[in-house]
Amino acid sequence: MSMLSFEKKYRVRGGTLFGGDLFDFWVGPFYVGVFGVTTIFFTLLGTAMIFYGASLGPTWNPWQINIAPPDISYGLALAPLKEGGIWQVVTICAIGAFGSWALREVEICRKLGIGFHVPIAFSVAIFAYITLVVIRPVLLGAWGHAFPYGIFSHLDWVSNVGYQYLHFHYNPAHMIAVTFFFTTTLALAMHGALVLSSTNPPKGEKVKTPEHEDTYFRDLIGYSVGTLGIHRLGLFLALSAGFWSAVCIVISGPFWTQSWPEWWTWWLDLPIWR
Ligand code: 07D
Ligand code: 07D
Ligand code: U10
Repeated sequence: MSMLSFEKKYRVRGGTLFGGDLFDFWVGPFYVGVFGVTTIFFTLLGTAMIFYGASLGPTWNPWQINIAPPDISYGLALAPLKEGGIWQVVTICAIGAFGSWALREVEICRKLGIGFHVPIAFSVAIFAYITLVVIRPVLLGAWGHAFPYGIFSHLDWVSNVGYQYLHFHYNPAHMIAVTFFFTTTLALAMHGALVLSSTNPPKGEKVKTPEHEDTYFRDLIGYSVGTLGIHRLGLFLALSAGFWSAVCIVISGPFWTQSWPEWWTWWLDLPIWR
């Protein structure tokens, strides 16, 4: 109930980025806005194109549907629909839908008067995606370097591109990204566990305070990052994981063409070993 009365208070017009009052209303629980309409438009068109692509292909098995980018020989040109053009339209729709979703998040933040942390976070995921399907292919000179849209086919792409560089684990930016992913799950596990341990006690016991939480980690490791600090840290870790992922793939090809194990010869070449 409290949630409903709160919603009534904040569900007023204003705060939009574009179009003034146009579509400035809610449908059920969803805020619409101009960017809600563009999200739906791009999603429906993109999904329809995937269905069209599937209808041409050899299978309706959802795991095996594959919408491939154009052959490398098309370079950065537009391709006929059936030869990668569908992938190009789907990519435009995906960028349109993800971008619209982020802008709708911004409008909701503005209405609520809260910070833009959530849309900024989502933007890093969009950035990683755009790195894979626009920035790296443009730097390499062909849309054919982007990944295909399909559940298993995109896994094949990751594996093939990984082996093109002999051993992708030796990519230093991949190492940093992987470490950030692992650290993110460690931090979330510790945070979730700590909050539950102090605020969700068994029946009959008192809910504990943030002081208990701080003291727990001071006793254990000598320092507590604090109740606000853990959220800042979590956001930093997760966004760094996405950022370094984008770096690790954009340097593979455009900036480093040999195998990744080879990169480490700089270490063997240091003058101190001579
Ligand atoms: C839990 C939020 C919910 C989102 C979900 C995903 C679709 C796709 C479309 C059939 C955490 C919804 C899926 C809308 C259906 C068609 C055409 C988010 C949660 C449940 N991948 N990937 C998956 C995407 C890339 C990789 C699963 C998308 C890169 C590996 C799912 C993108 C590389 C593995 C999926 C994308 C890569 C997966 C679970 C875009 C490097 C797995 C995702 C737009 C980043 C895992 C069969 C998940 C799997 C998996 C979707 C890009 C690698 C199908 C939408 C090219 C190694 N990916 N992926 O839970 O089981 O995300 O694959 O960039 O092992 Mg992928
Ligand atoms: C791109 C997703 C964006 C999603 C968006 C939203 C919808 C809506 C709707 C649910 C970035 C989509 C939303 C569609 C859905 C509803 C309603 C996220 C994206 C915008 N690797 N590797 C990574 C590991 C190996 C290779 C990243 C580990 C092998 C290549 C990460 C291992 C070889 C690439 C990572 C491992 C190899 C990567 C992925 C272990 C293969 C990339 C995360 C333990 C032989 C990719 C930017 C990411 C990358 C990438 C982890 C192994 C190759 C750091 C842990 C050795 C070619 N790998 N990898 O990027 O950097 O998320 O992409 O072995 O391209 Mg790797
Ligand atoms: C956090 C938190 C915190 C909380 C929290 C959370 C983080 C401490 C206080 C939040 C966390 C959770 C709830 C935990 C679970 C979350 C995850 C594990 C993350 C992954 C989430 C999912 C997998 C769910 C994904 C669902 C989505 C994205 C919703 C789908 C909805 C739509 C597509 C509708 C979107 C609405 C729009 C665009 C506005 C316009 C709407 C309309 C015009 C009306 C509807 C439109 C139609 C009917 C037209 C038809 C078109 C459609 C539906 C589009 C799709 C088409 C397809 C063909 C697919 O820290 O605090 O608690 O809770």
